[in-house]
Amino acid sequence: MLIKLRNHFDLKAFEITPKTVFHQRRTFLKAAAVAGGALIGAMAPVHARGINFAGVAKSKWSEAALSEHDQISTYDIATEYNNFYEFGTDKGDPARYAGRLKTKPWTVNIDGLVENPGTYSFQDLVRPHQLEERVYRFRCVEGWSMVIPWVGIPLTDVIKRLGPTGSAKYVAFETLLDPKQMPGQRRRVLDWPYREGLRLDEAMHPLTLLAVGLYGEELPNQNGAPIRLVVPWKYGFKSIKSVVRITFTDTQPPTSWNMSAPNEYGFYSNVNPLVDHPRWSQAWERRLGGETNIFGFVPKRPTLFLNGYEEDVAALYAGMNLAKNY
Ligand SMILES: Nc1nc2c(c(=O)[nH]1)N[C@H]1C(S)=C(S)[C@@H](COP(=O)(O)O)O[C@H]1N2
Ligand SMILES: [Mo]
Repeated sequence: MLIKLRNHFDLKAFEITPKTVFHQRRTFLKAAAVAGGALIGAMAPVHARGINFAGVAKSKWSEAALSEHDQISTYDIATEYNNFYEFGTDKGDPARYAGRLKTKPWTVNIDGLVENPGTYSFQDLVRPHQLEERVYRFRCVEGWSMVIPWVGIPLTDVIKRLGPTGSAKYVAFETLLDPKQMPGQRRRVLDWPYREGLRLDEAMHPLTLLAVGLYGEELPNQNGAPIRLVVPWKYGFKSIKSVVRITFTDTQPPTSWNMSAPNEYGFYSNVNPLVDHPRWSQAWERRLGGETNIFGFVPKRPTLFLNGYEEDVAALYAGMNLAKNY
């Protein structure tokens, strides 16, 4: 079922949206640099960390699963309406407070059942020539969703280089633990550090991305700089931000939300309109930063099974009862 939208746009408009957004933003940055003089640094994100974001190619996985109803969300909503509890539980807190997070230099510890463990710098882990741009749907368990053009490296490419041993079955991820930089960690909203995990085959699915940028530029801190996971067929909370540790294990790793409320958040957390969260329906969503209806409201739209990536990822769950393994 599709909701009829009044401000229906055609595919052509959809295709030019990201470029227009990038262009406007670049123009703005340039203007700011000229006006401010000292703001010349504002142009830096394009070439930061040795990455030429402008030169990153679109992936064949980019818009594959999207329709003409999937307008790219505005840059502002994607970077000002965030969940990053390390900086507070308000949607605006990450944009307000994440600026104090120091992301350069950044290292990621690789350990567990893997051939090449160790401390990797951002540059060791992210090979610029492996970066791609991918436009993905992103669905939060709270009922909102966005469409975001990420820049990242397929996690599978990183995993292949690290070389999990034959007994590795899962991959665990951890966010930085540092209450000095992350004031939200002074409150025990979650059991810090933030933890997530995937089954190894989920982690190695070609759609799973280690993102380092969005909208053609470096990730803002509030979106999980300098490196975060993006798993488009799972609820947003699986997409862990500001990752400092990746561990290969043979047992299912504990995850933050599963630990804090096991009856609400399962290990898999696949987007599934038929499996309701105990406190709310998961059948609908509101797409933010896109179309509004004739009354200026963001209309509800049906949530798609596996967030619309069913064709690509359903085989991962063959024979599993997804109402039980939610
Ligand atoms: N470390 C960490 N990662 C996190 C979160 C968090 O609080 N801490 N929130 C999650 C949730 S609930 C969502 S919806 C997404 C939001 O990502 P975005 O702000 O880039 O849209 O980040 C996820 N990753
Ligand atoms: Mo979320």
